[in-house]
Amino acid sequence: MADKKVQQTLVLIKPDGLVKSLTGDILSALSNPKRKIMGAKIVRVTRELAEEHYQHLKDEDFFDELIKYILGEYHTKRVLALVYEGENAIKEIRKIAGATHPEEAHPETIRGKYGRIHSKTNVFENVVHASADEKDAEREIKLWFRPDELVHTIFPTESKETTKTELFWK
Ligand code: DAT
Ligand code: MG
Repeated sequence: MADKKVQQTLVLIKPDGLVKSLTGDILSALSNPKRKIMGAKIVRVTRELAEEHYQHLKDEDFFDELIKYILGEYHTKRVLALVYEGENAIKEIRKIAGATHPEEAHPETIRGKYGRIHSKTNVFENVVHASADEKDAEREIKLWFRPDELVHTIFPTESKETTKTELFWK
């Protein structure tokens, strides 16, 4: 069927979602036997990662506040990053997440249920991120995850020798 395509997509449970203990509800809402989690990790977001992730918004008035929000300065300095794979996963997960503006999001969506607009910063605290299209999904998955952090990936990989010092358990 031409309209059914296996896709991978990036989901972030943002710092407000974590601090409000919404992780279980969000994972349940995204759960579907046909959709698999390919990778998951808790991340302390760096400014560099935050600015790269939201590079398309860098000229917006709210950019600095958006970066502070995703860095966790208003909630907790953690984000839960997930990669989902499934047929039409990008569109389906965007639908479950809901509209960007929390007041426009359908009340049965994650953003509609739990999102708010911060009254001082005007940033949409909308609890989750979900990749918008295939181009964004590929860029975002590659930004947040290394290939070996995913069970498997649909994107090509290559091996490179490095001299990096890595951390091991003592
Ligand atoms: P989405 O997250 O639905 O893909 P986006 O990429 O346009 O939306 O924006 C990224 C985030 O920035 C969004 O989740 C919340 C915040 N944001 C977007 N537009 C905003 C606005 N006009 N005022 C405040 N925050 C906004
Ligand atoms: Mg977006």
